[in-house]
Amino acid sequence: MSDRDLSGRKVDAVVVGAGFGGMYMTHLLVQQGLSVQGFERGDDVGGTWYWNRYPGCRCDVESMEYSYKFSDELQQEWEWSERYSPQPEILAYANHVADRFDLRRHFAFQASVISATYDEVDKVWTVDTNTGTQVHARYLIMATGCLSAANIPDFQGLTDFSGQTYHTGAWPKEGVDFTGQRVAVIGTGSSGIQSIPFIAEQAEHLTVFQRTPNFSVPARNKPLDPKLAASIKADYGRFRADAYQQPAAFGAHFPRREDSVLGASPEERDARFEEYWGHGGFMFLSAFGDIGASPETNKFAADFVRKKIREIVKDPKIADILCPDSIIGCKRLVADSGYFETYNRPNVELVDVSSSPIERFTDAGLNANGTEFEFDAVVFATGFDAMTGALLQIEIEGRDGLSLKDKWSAGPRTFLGLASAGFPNLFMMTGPGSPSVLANMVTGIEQHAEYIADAISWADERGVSSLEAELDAENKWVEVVNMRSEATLYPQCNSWYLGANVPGKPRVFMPFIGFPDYVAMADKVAAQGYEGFSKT
Ligand code: NA7
Repeated sequence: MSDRDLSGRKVDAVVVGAGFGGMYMTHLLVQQGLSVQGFERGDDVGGTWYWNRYPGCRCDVESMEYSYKFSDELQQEWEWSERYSPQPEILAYANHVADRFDLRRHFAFQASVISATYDEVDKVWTVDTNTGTQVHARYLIMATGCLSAANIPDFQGLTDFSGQTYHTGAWPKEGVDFTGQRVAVIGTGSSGIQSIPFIAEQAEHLTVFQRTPNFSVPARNKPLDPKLAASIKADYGRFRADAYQQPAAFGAHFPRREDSVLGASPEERDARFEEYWGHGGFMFLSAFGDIGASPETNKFAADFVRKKIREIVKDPKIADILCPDSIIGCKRLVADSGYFETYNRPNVELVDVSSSPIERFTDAGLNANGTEFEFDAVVFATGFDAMTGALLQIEIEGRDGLSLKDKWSAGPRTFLGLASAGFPNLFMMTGPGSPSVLANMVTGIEQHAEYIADAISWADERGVSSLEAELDAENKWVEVVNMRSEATLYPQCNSWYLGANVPGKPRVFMPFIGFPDYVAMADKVAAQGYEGFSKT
C-alpha cells in the first residue's frame, strides 16, 4: 500500500520512525488490538543502524546487551558474531525482528512526517507527510531517535566544492570506495574515530580535521566466544535483570571497582588502569569508584589515556594534538579499533582547527589555518542535532496552537522525558529528560514502549480520552533532571548531551542520569494513576 492510499485514514496511533523504538512500540500496540500507522523516512526498518553505514560503524555496547529482551525466543535464537556488533549485523537483526513480528505492514516507508496538529475538540492528531498523505490518530508516538538529525555545520562556500561529500549518519547504501582518493574527515567523535582507520586503509591520502581531541580507549572487539554467549543465554533473564539495575542499564558483568583512585600508589594506579585498558570499552571508567567524582580524581584516568596516546603515536607533535585536556567521560567515551595507531601511517595527516575554524570550502577542497587543501571527497563526521533535532524538524502544534518549537526555544521541557504539557496524547520515546543516550538504548526503548502501551491501555479501560503532562509536574521534572546533572562532571565540557555542538542551541543537559531511579520514579507515577498527567 503506498502511503498516498492511506490519506484520510483514522487510526488509534501514529508511530513516527521504524527504528528499534518504533518497531517495538508498533508491535505492542498491535498486540493490544490498536490500529497503528507508522511512517519512516528510510526505505526500510533499522533507524540509526539504517542510516549510519560508514566504514567501521559498530555499537559501543556489547552485543549480548544491545538487543531486545521482550521475546525470550528471539534472544535465544539470534546469534551475534562479535563482542561489539558491526552495523550490518545490527541492521540484519532489525530486519529479522521486522520479519519475525510482521511489522513492516504497519509502516509507510520513504514518508517523512512534516507536521502534526492536535484538535482539542475531537481529541485527534492530524499528521501530514512530505508525500501528501494525511492521517488522523488518537495518539501520536514519536520514535524519531536521539541521534538522527545530521549536523552539517554551515561552512562557508560548501556548495562550491566540486568533490563528493558524505555525512556519516546518512551514508550511501551502496557504500563508498575511496581507493586512490584524497579524502578529508571533519570531526573526531565516535563516528570519526571509528571510520578514520578504515578510510585511511583505503584512501590514497587522508586528512583529519580535529576541532577537539577526544578520549578513546580500545574496544578490544573480537569474535564473540560461543561459550560466553551460551552461558548468558542459559539464564538470560538474570543477565537482563542485573543489567536493569545498573546506572546505564548495562555492564553488570563489568569488574567494577569501588575503591578510590586517591588511595592507590602510582604503581597500583598504573597497574589497575593497564588492566582496564586491557578489558576495553566503557569498562575503563570502572577501574576506580571515583573517576567521575571530581576533576582531581578524574585526572588520573585522563593522564593514563594521555600517556597511552603518547606511547602509541610516534610523532610527539601529533600525539600532543591528539591529547584531550578535558574530563574523561564528560563527552561520550569512544571505543576504537586502532584509532591512534592510524596517525603513524604515512598517508594520514592531522590538522588542528581548535584555535581557528575551517575558513571556507573551495572548488577543490577547503582552506584552514591559512593553507589550501585539495580533496576528492569530504566526510562530515560532525555529529547530530541530538535528542531534540528530529522532533523539532516536524511542525508539532498542540493545544491552543502551541508549537513545540516555541515551547522548547530555551531548551526541552518534558515530564518523564515522555510527554510535554500542551501536547495531549503525544508520547516521545527516549525523549529529552529520560535516560535515553545515557543508558543502553534498546533497554530504554523497551521500557518506554511498555510504559506508553500500558498508559494507553489504562486510559482506554477507563474511558479517558486524553492524557497530558501537567505543567507543575513537568516543571518539577525539569528541576530533577537538572539537579542530577549538576551533581556530576557532565556540565563541564561542550558535549552534544548539552546541545553544545550545534551553534545557537540552548545549553541544557538533556538526558536523565540513572536508569534504575528513572524507572522507579516513572513506575510510581503509573502506580498512582498516572499522577502528573491530566486526564479528560
Ligand atoms: P559527535 O560525537 O558529536 O562528534 C562530532 C565531531 O565533529 C566532533 O569532533 C566535533 O568537534 C566535530 N565538529 C562539529 N562541528 C565542527 C566544525 N564546525 N568544525 C570542525 N569540527 C566540527 O558525533 P558522532 O557522530 O561522532 O557521534 C555521535 C554519537 O553517535 C556518539 O556519541 C555515539 O553515541 C554514537 P567538537 O568536539 O564539537 O569540537
